[in-house]
Amino acid sequence: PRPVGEGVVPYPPEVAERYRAAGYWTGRTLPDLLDEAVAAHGERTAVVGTGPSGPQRWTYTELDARARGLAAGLVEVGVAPGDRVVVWLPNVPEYLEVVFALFRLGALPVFALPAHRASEIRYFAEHAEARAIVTVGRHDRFDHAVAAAEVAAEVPSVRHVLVAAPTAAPDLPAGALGLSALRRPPPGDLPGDGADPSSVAFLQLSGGTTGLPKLIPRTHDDYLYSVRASADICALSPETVYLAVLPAAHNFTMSSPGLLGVVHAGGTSVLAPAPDPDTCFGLIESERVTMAAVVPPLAAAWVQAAPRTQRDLTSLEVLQVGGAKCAPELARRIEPALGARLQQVFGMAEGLVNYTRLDDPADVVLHTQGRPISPDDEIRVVDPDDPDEREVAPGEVGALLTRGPYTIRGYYRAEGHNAGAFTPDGFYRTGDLVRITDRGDVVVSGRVKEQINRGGEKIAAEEVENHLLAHPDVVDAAIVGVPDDFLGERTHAYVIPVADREPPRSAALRRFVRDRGVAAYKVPDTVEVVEAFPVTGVGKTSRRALRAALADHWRAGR
Ligand code: J2J
Repeated sequence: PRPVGEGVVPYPPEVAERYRAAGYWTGRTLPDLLDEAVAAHGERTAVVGTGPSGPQRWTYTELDARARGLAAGLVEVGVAPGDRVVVWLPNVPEYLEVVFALFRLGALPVFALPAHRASEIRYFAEHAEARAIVTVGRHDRFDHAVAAAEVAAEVPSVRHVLVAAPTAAPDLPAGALGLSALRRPPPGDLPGDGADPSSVAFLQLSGGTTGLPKLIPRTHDDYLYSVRASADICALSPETVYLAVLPAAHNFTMSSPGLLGVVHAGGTSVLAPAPDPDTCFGLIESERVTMAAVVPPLAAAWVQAAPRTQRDLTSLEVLQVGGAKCAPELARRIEPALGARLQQVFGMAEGLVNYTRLDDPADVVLHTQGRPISPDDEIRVVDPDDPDEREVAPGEVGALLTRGPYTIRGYYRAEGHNAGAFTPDGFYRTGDLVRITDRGDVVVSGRVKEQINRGGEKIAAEEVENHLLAHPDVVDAAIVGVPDDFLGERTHAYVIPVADREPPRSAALRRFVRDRGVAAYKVPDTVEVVEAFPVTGVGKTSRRALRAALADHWRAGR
């Protein structure tokens, strides 16, 4: 495998120097983050959760010993500094053990979501030339280890499938190794000690706007700045008990301020095995959770369930809502129902994160998505139809471009795509439509990117269309986002079948996409088989125009 540095667009040296001089980049690394927590809060509880071997509760000292021990075992089987390792784990405590083990030895996690399936995992493994995949066995009625073993058989760089499995009875596919077989006594030194803080620490996942998802290279320096600053903005302390509800590997759960923010503060992370109100309310009561982060549909489900719960939710101080637009009607119901303050979070794995502040007036918290973390987050709101990308008048809606001390300058190994996703002077084209209020808060009002935001889960229209096009009876397909009361938006597919043949049924097409091994949230919610796209004259030159016209057509039909 080629070294990771190849395929990464670095920050220009003079910009990096400025971020260091400003104190944003402190020259520390992710392993240092854990060292600092162990030194200051060693005996405090770091992580609580239930993994394949049952309930776990580890102090910072214990988490560190586990991560070091596992790192030593990984070194023995040949995982080396610079290697990429796909981390495909649900919200189990072993997630933190694995991630810090990889950081310790200087290997780079490639973060996958538990909902991903073989087609996505194969792509991440291939694109990153991963050395190993770390996963679980059966979870959510799906055997991840078996799927990982299939991917390993197909992708030459992948030498190991490592499985967080019950210690007593690991039921593993041929060739896979249980993590417990790799746990060693913690060694003194590890190869990742003293890593370059400006180097890439891991590859984060992007929502994607094209046929293939993109990988996001984040450095120790830039990510730790966003984590520390987020922990300050959210007033984390050793008393914080953070409930990780969304997938642990998602950027929101990881860093806004998330699991890593909690490590920085010396607080406790509780990993929720499922996001439903029953599970989470039970954990809020039993662990005295002070803070949780959810997407809007989950916030709505919690608000609905709260009046009937027998659980004591009084410990909950802050509920963060982000990943998709939180409607003001929902925002207003959160504090009365849950007794927790709302914090809106508008972030992206590419970098920029905005928060409403804990002392913002109610109006700002209810109606805006907050303001950036950093005084050096540069924001440009430009006319999306202007080829010169001139800025719109203050307060007007436009496309959001951003650049700053924790926003990437390019996707990983994506030269062609980067030319469109970034401006020549290094601004990331977020694809979001926003306006900035007089106070400087961001209000998200739509998007220009070819992506559907299904209750916080991002779907690239083109990716799903490509799966449909693989069907032998399909000649064309277009995916559009349509309004949904619960999710905000869901997906609708228009499909043109091959002529003179029995047209495929919508259920069969949905099953076909699912059986190609993609995350369930990408399977079109509804499929309409049509003879021709029911809009004429558009789409000859632009898929974007076609999708927009089809979305209008769908709305007109309701
Ligand atoms: C409207 N759209 C939003 C919001 C994200 C913190 C929080 C969220 C993410 C995330 C994240 C939104 N209102 N409050 O990484 O650290 C949409 C935008 C954005 C895209 C990014 C974090 N919050 N969005 O959601 O990489 O369209 O990150 O560009 O998954 O989600 O998606 P993602």
